[in-house]
Amino acid sequence: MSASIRFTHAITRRPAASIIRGLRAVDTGSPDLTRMLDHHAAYVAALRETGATVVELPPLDAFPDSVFVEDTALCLPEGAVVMRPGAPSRLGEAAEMAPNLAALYREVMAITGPESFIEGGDILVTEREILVGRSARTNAAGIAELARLVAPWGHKVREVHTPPGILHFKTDCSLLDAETILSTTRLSASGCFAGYRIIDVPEGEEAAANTIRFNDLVLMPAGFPRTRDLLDAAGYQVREIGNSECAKLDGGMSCLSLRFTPA
Ligand code: CIR
Repeated sequence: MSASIRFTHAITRRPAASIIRGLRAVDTGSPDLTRMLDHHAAYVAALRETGATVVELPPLDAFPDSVFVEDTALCLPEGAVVMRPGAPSRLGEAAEMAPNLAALYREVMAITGPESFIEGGDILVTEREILVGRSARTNAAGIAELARLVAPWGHKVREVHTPPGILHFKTDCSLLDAETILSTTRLSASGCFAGYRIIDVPEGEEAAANTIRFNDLVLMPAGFPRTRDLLDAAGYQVREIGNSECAKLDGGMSCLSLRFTPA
């Protein structure tokens, strides 16, 4: 049983009307809430189809980006760690998530250093280690604090780099199974995945690198046929989910859930 791809639980949060004010690197138009809700419902249904319990939290209008729950916490089998997002408008989202984690876990810790910043989108948990990409949202102090917190649980943290101009480490990669990582070539070329099997997304389909392996399914954003065919041919059970509205806010499959199996 691979702990890195098998999960009993997920937490999601429905998007709020304030989503139109969500952060974005480049403005390509406002997300449409109705369409986003449809995509979100398909995403939650796919998670549930695998047999997992999915907690759907209500919209939080005060936090436009709060649909992207992944950034608020790191969920490991032994416990959860509440993050300290590097985006000032998102800091309060982490505190909103904490009680929901406490309801499911015996142990919930938090990143608290005033100089520490770290977002879940920069963290890739594999079977053997936790990779954390330094980015505009995640700094060395945040990574060091996380490493100290999870060491007693037996987890090793390795600091890597998010490519320049890319929001999060996992914007450009995903874990497909215990040994295999789907990545953009701009990220895999850094050598950070040495020792893993790497599947590079075809050129021009970089936005398909953010998928999630959740139990038997690989959820990927719709509209990337070459990546879909590649994953299909490699034997993965692929489910395409509409992501047009989240993509306007630099969000993808991983951002929309926290995935875990509390011990
Ligand atoms: C942000 O800029 O924080 C949001 N608009 C998108 C967050 C995406 N989260 C993720 O990749 N884990």
